[in-house]
Amino acid sequence: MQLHLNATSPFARVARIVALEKGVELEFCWSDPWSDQAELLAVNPLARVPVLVCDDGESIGESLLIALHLDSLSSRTALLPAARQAAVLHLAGQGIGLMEAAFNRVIARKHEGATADQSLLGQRRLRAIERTLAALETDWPARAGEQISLGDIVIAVALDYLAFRLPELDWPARFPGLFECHARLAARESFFSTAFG
Ligand SMILES: N[C@@H](CCC(=O)N[C@@H](CS)C(=O)NCC(=O)O)C(=O)O
Repeated sequence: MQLHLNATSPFARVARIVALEKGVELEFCWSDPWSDQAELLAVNPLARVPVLVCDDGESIGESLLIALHLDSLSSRTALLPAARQAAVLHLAGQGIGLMEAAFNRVIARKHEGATADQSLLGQRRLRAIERTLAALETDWPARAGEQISLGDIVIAVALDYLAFRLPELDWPARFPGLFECHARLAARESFFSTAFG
């Protein structure tokens, strides 16, 4: 199976971490989605990474859908355990939304300059990030289980992305509950070996 990705995509990192946690081997196809490379367009006309290309040729876009497929491929610890499905999906949904709000802010800055932060959308994204961090400060510790889950992975990657691209938000100093949950995951090989930067 092949994964189309780039090194700074938080969405692609989710797929990589899930594959490592599940022991699924992937061949990487490094790609810059913004340059509309033919290889990427052939598997995803949306020109976005990540994309998983399965051995039978089916291509799957969207990090959470890729994660669910990878989770189903090996019997190692289920990342979406049936007994905690709603709680894990809640966390995964909040984490992916946090990632998208952060990514939109970063990409608006890149293409429109620093004034993008002050625009209506820039301010709206920032409020969404702040509210979600505050909600997760209690939601995540309350829903975290003994075993790592898809929700844990998505939130931890979103937080890493915030620290990487929006360090001025300084979530580690402001949210001790998030800091503690994140620290438990950051030490895992799957996180360590896929770190941004
Ligand atoms: N919802 C998608 C988001 C994927 C996404 O936005 N990927 C970015 C890279 S971090 C991308 O390829 N952007 C190119 C574009 O939006 O044209 C997912 O979860 O996979």
